[in-house]
Amino acid sequence: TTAKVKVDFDKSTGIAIMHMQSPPVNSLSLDFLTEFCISLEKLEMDKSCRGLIITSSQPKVFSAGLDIMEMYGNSPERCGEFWKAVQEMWLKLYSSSMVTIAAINGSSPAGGCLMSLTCDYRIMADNPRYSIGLNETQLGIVAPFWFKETMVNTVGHRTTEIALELGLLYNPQDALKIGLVDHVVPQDQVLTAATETMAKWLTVPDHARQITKSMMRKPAINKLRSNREADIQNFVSFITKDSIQKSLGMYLEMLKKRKR
Ligand code: CO8
Repeated sequence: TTAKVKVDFDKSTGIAIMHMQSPPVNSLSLDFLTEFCISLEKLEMDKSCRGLIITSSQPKVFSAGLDIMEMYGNSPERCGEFWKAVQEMWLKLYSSSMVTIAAINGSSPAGGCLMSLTCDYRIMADNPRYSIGLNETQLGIVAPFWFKETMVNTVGHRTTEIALELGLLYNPQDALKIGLVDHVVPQDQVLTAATETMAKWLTVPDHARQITKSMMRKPAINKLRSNREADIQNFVSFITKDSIQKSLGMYLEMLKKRKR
């Protein structure tokens, strides 16, 4: 099996670029998440790595979010294992001591948006066909409190309330307007812009920046850390409900039929 995540680390700059390369749409399966977290942990432990840029090798898609097949028709045990891996990804990314930048070179719904939101900065390709947002309610499911809090911490309470209730997906320009992304550039300049932005962030002394980041994010992180098991139980009992399975089934049907 080929790697789902490819890491290019430049020792001279201290910047690593993580390319997600899990065809067709970088959906976050248990296998993907496991590999992603191992790569992330390696970089985190390497003191010479100060900055991380996350991007996609797939055309048109950054990440399609959680792999819906992981939530459809699986046993409660397997669902629980999957959810633990989703928590792990969020905890690791949101609390990373590296500067993290999402180079969003394609669509980034739901879990893909969450992954972007955990970064310190978001740069998105200016293609009106791309979209980003937490669209969970459109699937008949509910974004958990830590998804919600990550978005509130980025764009504020009222914007999050509207976005989450309606399951809104934003094109890059609209995402920029509400602050869901920080910068929009032509497709072929996303990585360059991310590298330039990274260089600026890395002029700030690591220690001061890290403590500040931790101060901003600690309440949300601690809340999940101290509620992990309950959050898993909550997810498992929700996702295995007949009515929720039915909604997911209908959404999958719609995805297959929609083919452009
Ligand atoms: N999981 C599994 N398979 C997927 C997913 C996904 N998230 N997204 C797409 N696929 C599949 C498609 O079904 C299709 O399969 P096939 O080729 O067999 O028909 C293949 O990937 C390619 O997809 P498209 O043809 O649609 O590719 P496009 O380039 O046209 O579009 C998009 C790419 C925009 C990413 C589009 O596929 C899309 O909108 N996907 C759905 C994204 C989505 O809604 N994800 C939500 C996942 S839920 C989540 O992340 C958070 C859940 C929180 C849980 C809370 C519960 C308590």
